[in-house]
This record gives sequence, C-alpha cells and structure tokens, in this order.
Amino acid sequence: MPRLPNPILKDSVPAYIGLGSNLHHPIQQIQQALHRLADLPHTQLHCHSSPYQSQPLGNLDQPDYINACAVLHTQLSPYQLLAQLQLIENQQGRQRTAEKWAARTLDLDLLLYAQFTIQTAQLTLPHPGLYTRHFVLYPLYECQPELILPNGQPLRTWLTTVSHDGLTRLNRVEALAGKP
Ligand code: A4P
Ligand code: MG
Repeated sequence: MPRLPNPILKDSVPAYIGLGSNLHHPIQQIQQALHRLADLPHTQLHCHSSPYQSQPLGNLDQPDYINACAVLHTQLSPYQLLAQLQLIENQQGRQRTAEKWAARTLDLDLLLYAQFTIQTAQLTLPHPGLYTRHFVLYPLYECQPELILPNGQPLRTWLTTVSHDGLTRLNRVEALAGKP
C-alpha cells in the first residue's frame, strides 16, 4: 500500500472509493481516475490498492472488470464528494443506460464515508455492495487492513465470510506522486 507523503488535511474524514471499469482499456481508466481523485479539491489521495480482475457480477455477457479501491482524506461533504465522483465518471465517457449493471468505462462508488450511515434517494452509505462483493472487500483490505466496518466488525474478520474465488490481483498500478 503506497503511503503518500502529505500530512492529513485538517478536519478531513476518510472516504473509501470503489473503482470499476470494463470498457476501453480498463487499467488505464483506473489509472486516469486515480489521478483525477488525487486532483480533487479539498481532498488528498491517501492510498490505493492494486488492480483486481473478476468476472462481471450480474450480467455475464460483457468483459471482465478491473476493480480497485482508493482511500481519500477529504473536507468535502458526502454529497459534494458524490457529485465530484460523478463528474469524473462523465469526464471518462461514462454512458448511463436503462440496462442494470451495463458495461462501463468507469464506475466510482462511495463505499464508506467515515462511519456514516445514510439512506436517501441520492446516496446510500455504506454502499449496498460493500459487505458481499469480493472485488470490493479485498482491495479495501489491501488499503486498510485494520478498518472497522460500520457494522462493528473488523474488516479482517468480515473478509473470511466472502470467498476470494474468481478474483485475481494484478500488478500494482504505478504509485502516484503526492499532490503538492
Ligand atoms: N448512489 C447511491 N448510493 C451511492 C454510493 N454509495 N456511491 C446512487 C455511488 N452512487 C450511489 O449509480 C446509480 C445511482 O446510485 C447514482 O445516481 C447515485 O446517486 P450509477 O453509478 O449511475 O449506476 P450503477 O453503478 O450501474 O448502479 P449500481 O446499482 O450502483 O451498480 P453497482 O453496485 O455499482 O454495480 N462486477 C464486477 N466484477 N465488478 C464491478 O465493479 N459493478 C457493477 C455495478 C456490476 N457488476 C460488477 C461491477
Ligand atoms: Mg455505481
């Protein structure tokens, strides 16, 4: 897990982002998105995981996914951060269709914002897939093995309830230089 040299932003909170791509050079999409996350206002990219490959959950008739996790320290509110994530998705050519779980150039899910629990039309926290998806939990564990989940369980313990089968860790995305 690369640790970037910046001190933690004052009054910031940790936010955990799940990145996913299965269209148009997914590894490059993830790398590009990590650069954009590092450039977000009032936010630092603290660390990110290796890329992981897995079959698509749900609709199998599409390319394999590359997933990763990033940890941010941010002064943005959860809704401001969600808006920034959607902006980055759009900048990277995300097309939204009526089809559920369609292939995509980039998906940025807000997995956790500190220990917040939110259930509104716009935002659900923790992300509904957090507790069950191997492509979310294992990258998250690589970033923050000591994390305690909002259900009170250590991530390290929770991980044993979710099979790692079908998930392949790839060579690490090049570590990013810290923001000035
Ligand atoms: N929204 C609510 N809560 C959140 C949150 N915590 N983070 C709302 C991000 N968005 C959140 O999202 C739909 C709406 O969810 C947004 O308008 C936002 O206000 P979207 O990105 O437009 O659509 P989506 O991603 O297709 O929907 P959904 O249900 O979030 O899908 P998922 O859960 O992201 O799953 N298989 C593999 N192997 N790897 C994958 O990454 N991803 C999916 C999509 C399916 N299969 C996969 C993978
Ligand atoms: Mg999504």
